[in-house]
Amino acid sequence: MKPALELQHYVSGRWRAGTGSTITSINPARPDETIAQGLQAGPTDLGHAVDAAHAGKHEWARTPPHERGAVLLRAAAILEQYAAAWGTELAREEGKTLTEGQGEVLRAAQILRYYGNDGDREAGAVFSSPRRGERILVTRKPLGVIGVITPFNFPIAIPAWKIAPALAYGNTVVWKPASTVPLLAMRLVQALDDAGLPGGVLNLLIGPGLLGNELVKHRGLDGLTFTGSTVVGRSLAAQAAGHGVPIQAEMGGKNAAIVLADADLELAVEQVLLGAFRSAGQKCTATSRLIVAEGVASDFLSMLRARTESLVVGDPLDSNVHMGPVVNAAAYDSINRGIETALSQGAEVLTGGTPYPPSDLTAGYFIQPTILELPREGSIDVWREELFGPVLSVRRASSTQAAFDLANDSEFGLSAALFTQDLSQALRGLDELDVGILHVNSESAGADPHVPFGGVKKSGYGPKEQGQSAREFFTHTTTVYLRGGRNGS
Ligand code: UN1
Repeated sequence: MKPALELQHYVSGRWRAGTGSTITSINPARPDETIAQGLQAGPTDLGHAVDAAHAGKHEWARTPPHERGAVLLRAAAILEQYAAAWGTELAREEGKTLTEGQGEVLRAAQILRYYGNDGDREAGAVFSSPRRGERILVTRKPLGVIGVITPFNFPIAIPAWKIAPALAYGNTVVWKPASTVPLLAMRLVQALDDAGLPGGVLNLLIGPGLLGNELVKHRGLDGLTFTGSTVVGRSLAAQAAGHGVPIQAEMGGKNAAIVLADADLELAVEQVLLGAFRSAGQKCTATSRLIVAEGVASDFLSMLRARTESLVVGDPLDSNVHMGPVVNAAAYDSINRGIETALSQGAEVLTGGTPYPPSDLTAGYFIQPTILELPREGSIDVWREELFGPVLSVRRASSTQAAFDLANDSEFGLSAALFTQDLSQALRGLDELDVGILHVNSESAGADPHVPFGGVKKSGYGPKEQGQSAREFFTHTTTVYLRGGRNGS
C-alpha cells in the first residue's frame, strides 16, 4: 500500500496546510486505503484565497492573451507528460478505470490547449455606425474573481474546462474541488504552477460542501461556475442571485437512449453499454433511461443483457476491468436504496439489481451493472430521479412519437442518444427531443471543448459551458462608440 500523500492548499502561489479539521480521500475499491490526507481549508483560508485572487486580478487581466495562453499550453504539456502516473492516481482516488483515468488527464490537456490558443481567435466585434465618422466596437473584459466548484466524477477534466477559460479570458480563480478527489486537484494546480502561472491567479482550497457555501457567500466573488447535484446547484444559484453574482450551474440529467426499430442493434448495444456503465454511470451525461421500439425490444434487450453480464467489474487498476466501484459509501447506499425502491414500485430486474455476494468486491463500493424494465403505467422514481450509478431503466415504445414523448418525460434535458439509420427519423429527433446535447448513433456522454456544453429545462442554470459559450460567461462586453478626436474627421 502506498503511503498517503499530504493534502495542501494553494494560495498566493504557495502550498500550505489548512486551518480546519482533518480530511481524507480513500480508494473506493479498497476503502481502508487512504490516498491523501491533510487539514481542510477553514474560513481564514477562504479569506486569504479570495484576497489573493483580488490582488492578482489587475495584472493578470492586463497580461496579453497570448502570454496567458502560453501558460496553459505549457501546463498541457506537463499533463501529457504525467498522464500515465496521474491517470493511475485518478483511478485509485475516484474509481474509474485506468484507461478512463489516463484518458481524462489527456482530455484535460486537450482542453488547456484549446483555451491556450484563444489569443489567436477573434476577441470582439466591429459594427458600422449610423453616424458618419464613427465605428462601434464590442470589446471584452474579464469578470474578475471567479469561484469554481467542481464535482468528483471528472476530477481533472471538469476543473480544466472551467479553470482554463476563466484564466484564458483574464479572470483569477478560487477553486473548491469535491473533497473526495483532492489529489487530482493538486496535480492540476501543480501543472499550472510549474508552467509559470503567477501567484494569486489560481487558488485551491480543499474542503467539504460547506466550504462551497461559504465561497458563494463571500462578497469578493465576481462570478461562480458550478457542476454538481441539482439540489446544491439550485441553492448556490439562489444565493448568487441574492447578491447579483452571475452563475453558471451545470446540474442533473436523466439521459435517454432511444433505439428505433430500424437501428443497427449491435452498434446501439455497444454504445448504450458505454453510456450506461462507463465510469459506473457517474456522469451527468450517462445513459440512465433506455427507450426501445416495441418491435425490436425483446431482441435488443437480450443482446444488451448478455453484453452487460460479460462486463468485468473489479479493481480499476486491473487493465482487464471494464467498470470500477462508485465513489464512496454514501453513493453506494443511495444507489442501492434507489434500486430497492424501484423494485418495490414494480420494476423488473433484467440483470444485476442485488448487492454482490461476499467476495473481493464486497469490501469496496461495487454495484452490479443493473438493468430494470419498468411497467408501462405508473410513476416509478427511478424513471425521474438521477441515481448517478450503473442503473439503466427501460421502457418500450409503441411508435417513434411515443419514444420521443417518453424521452421528453423528464424535468431534465441534458443529453440524449438516438439510434436510427433513417435520416428522416434522425431529423425528426433533432426537432422533437428537448436536450442540450444530442448524439445520433453514439452514446449520450462525451463533449468537445470547442462547442457548447450544457442542458435545457432543469439541467442547467445560466449560460452553457465551452466554446463560444465559455467566452460569454467569463467575460463582459463594453460597447464602444468610437470617433476620431477632431471635428469633421
Ligand atoms: C462527458 O460526457 O464526457 O459532470 C462529460 C458531468 C458533465 C461532464 C460530462 N459535466 O458528468
